[in-house]
This record gives sequence, structure tokens and C-alpha cells, in this order.
Amino acid sequence: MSLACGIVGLPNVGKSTIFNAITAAGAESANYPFCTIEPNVGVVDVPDERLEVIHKFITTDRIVPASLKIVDIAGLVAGASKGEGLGNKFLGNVKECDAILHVVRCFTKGDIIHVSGSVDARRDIEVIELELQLADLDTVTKAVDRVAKKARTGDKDAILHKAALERAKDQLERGVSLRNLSWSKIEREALDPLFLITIKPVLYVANVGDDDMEGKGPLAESVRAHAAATGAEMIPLCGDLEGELMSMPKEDRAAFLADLGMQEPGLNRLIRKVYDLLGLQSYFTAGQIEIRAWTIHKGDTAPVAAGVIHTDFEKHFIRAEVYSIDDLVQYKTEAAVKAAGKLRVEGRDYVMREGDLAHFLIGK
Ligand SMILES: Nc1nc2c(ncn2[C@@H]2O[C@H](COP(=O)(O)OP(=O)(O)O)[C@@H](O)[C@H]2O)c(=O)[nH]1
Ligand SMILES: [Mg+2]
Repeated sequence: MSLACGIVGLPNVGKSTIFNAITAAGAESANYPFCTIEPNVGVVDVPDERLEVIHKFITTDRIVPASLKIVDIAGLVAGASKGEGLGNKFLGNVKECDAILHVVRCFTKGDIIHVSGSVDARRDIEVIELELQLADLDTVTKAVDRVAKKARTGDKDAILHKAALERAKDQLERGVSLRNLSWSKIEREALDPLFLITIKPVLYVANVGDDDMEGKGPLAESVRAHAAATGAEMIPLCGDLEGELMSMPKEDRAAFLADLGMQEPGLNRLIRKVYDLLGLQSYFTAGQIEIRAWTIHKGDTAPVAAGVIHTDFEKHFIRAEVYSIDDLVQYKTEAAVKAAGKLRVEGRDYVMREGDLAHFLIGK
């Protein structure tokens, strides 16, 4: 499962700076040495300490973390939905993403010109959000027209879908992003095929200066307030420092972080948050060939989890043998876990738990 996250925000807020830091991290990973799909697309490991914990007890040839695709979406300016700037092409790129990283400028130092002449985080958010809402409004309006014809013939589904689309249209006209509302299953059926932008989960990234690393200043606070008011999350991050960190030789980074009073790069926090935002979790397979993290959605059953390894595995799933990392830490080997009766045999209905270690038995 390759999930994608699109970075949006006004020009000069630090999108590319953050994107470049993330892709530099990806390029260092043994897993994507030549991964430049397109200049604005990067792949990065999802940092996960549990892989090393497993590795303490199970020898292996390689470790493969979960990954995330990041897309730098440039050209979003006021009027984009009407074709200003790079307009529609870039809104199209956002549609293909699973989640949105909305970068907001909260640094004041430096002579970086702000497109609107002054730094105002709240206004900036509103400019971008409005463009995305207008883009959705356009999509939804066209969809209402299409379904209206079918609804007039008395088609039950079409009538329900039309109502859902009209609700979305009405809310967008009031300036409400669709993610702020709850939608029933039938409503989602009408909306999902449209790849609407404002229904995607968003994470606000307050790009703070190095004088406000924790995001306690008024600009970052206004981003935090907006996020809280809309049920979203925010994370403070200093794009410049993250870039600087990634441009250093690896062995110098720990000292640089320690100087700043940081435990780990801010990017690690960011990537984990995105993973969480998408409702994802990992399970692991571990053996001589590889120790690997696999990405599933929270609530996925064992056959669905097996299907991530290979699509056929879902259909031909027989059973899973599952144990937890805690069991491995306590008993030290898989054989000892089994001897202690902690290796559970689970069937088709088993809902995977965060951090399960699994073997799947697959039929033909
Ligand atoms: N002072 C400061 N400058 C930054 C920071 N992040 C980015 N910049 C600068 O802002 C300018 C625009 O950044 P860029 O990443 O290209 O913005 P984009 O247009 O959103 O992609 C560049 O000159 C960056 O060096 C930051 O955290 N602090
Ligand atoms: Mg850029």
C-alpha cells in the first residue's frame, strides 16, 4: 500500500524546504536508493523503533520499514480554483493524495517575501482552504447536475446520492470544509468517487523559526487554535533546521539535535503523525530473509492484512499465527513464545492489533 501525502500551502511558506528534507531522508534509506519518481514526489520510511526491538531477538538479512509517498504541490495561490497560478493542474495533484499536509508560515526572521506582504497564519490558512473548497464546489456542482437526471427517473440510489451531494454543496457554499462534517455510509458512496479535496484528513504544519521550536509564539498558536476548532491536528516544525540537519553527515546529527534539546528529527514526528492521521497501523513479519513492517488500516482483519503482502493471500487465507512484541521481549525466541502458549492461532475474523507479529498460512 503506497499512501500519498500532498504538501499544500501558499508560495514561500517552506513547502519545498520540508519536502527536500523528507526526500533527503528517503534517499538515505537502503530501501529507495534510486527513488526519484518525479521531481516533486518522494518516498520515505516510517520511523519505527519496534523494528530494532524485534531485531534484537530475531536475526535477519534486512529490515524493511513501512513507507509513505510525499508530493510537493506547488502553485496554489488565491484564485487557483479559477485557474490562477498553476491552478487546476495542481488541484488535480491534490486529488490523488490520501491526506494533506498544510504548511503554514510561522517564521518571521529572514527577508523571505510573503505573497500577501505580511505574515498572518490564520489568513493564509483561509486563503488556501477557500481555494480547495471552491475546487470541491465545482466538482460537486457538476456531479449534482449529472445525478439529477437519474434521480428524476425515480432511481432510489440516485435520489439518496443527490441529497448527499446537495448537502456537500450547501456546506461548501458556506465555507465549510467537508472533513468537518460526519457523513453516513450512503453519503460517502456518493462523495468518494469524486476524490474531493476538503474531505481528506489534514495535518497543519506550523513552519516555525528556530526561536520558537515548540510553537508557543502567536503565529503557531493561531494555527493550533484553528486546528483545534476544526478537529484537526497541528505540529510545529522548523523547515530550515530540518533541512540543515539532513545536509549534515549522519554522525554529526545527534550532537546538533542535542544542542537544540531535541530527541529526534522533527520529521520523524511529522511522518508518524501522518501515519496516525490516515488511520494506519503496522503489523510485522519477521524471519531470516527480512523483518518487515506492513501497513494496514486500524480494524483490518487477518485476511486483509495478509492481502497486503500479496493480493492472493486474502482469498486463500487459512489462518494466522500471531504473537506480540511484548511476548517476544519477554520470552526471547519465537519457540519460547510458542512453548509458553502465547503463539495464538487466529482465523478469518481476527482483527489485527497494533504491533502484532504474524505468520500466515495460505492455501492454494
Ligand atoms: N527563516 C526561515 N526561512 C525559511 C524557513 N523555511 C523556509 N524558509 C525560506 O523560505 C523560502 C521559501 O521556502 P520554500 O521551501 O521554497 O517555499 P515554498 O514556496 O512553500 O516551497 C526559502 O528561501 C527558504 O529558505 C524557516 O523555517 N525559517
Ligand atoms: Mg516550492
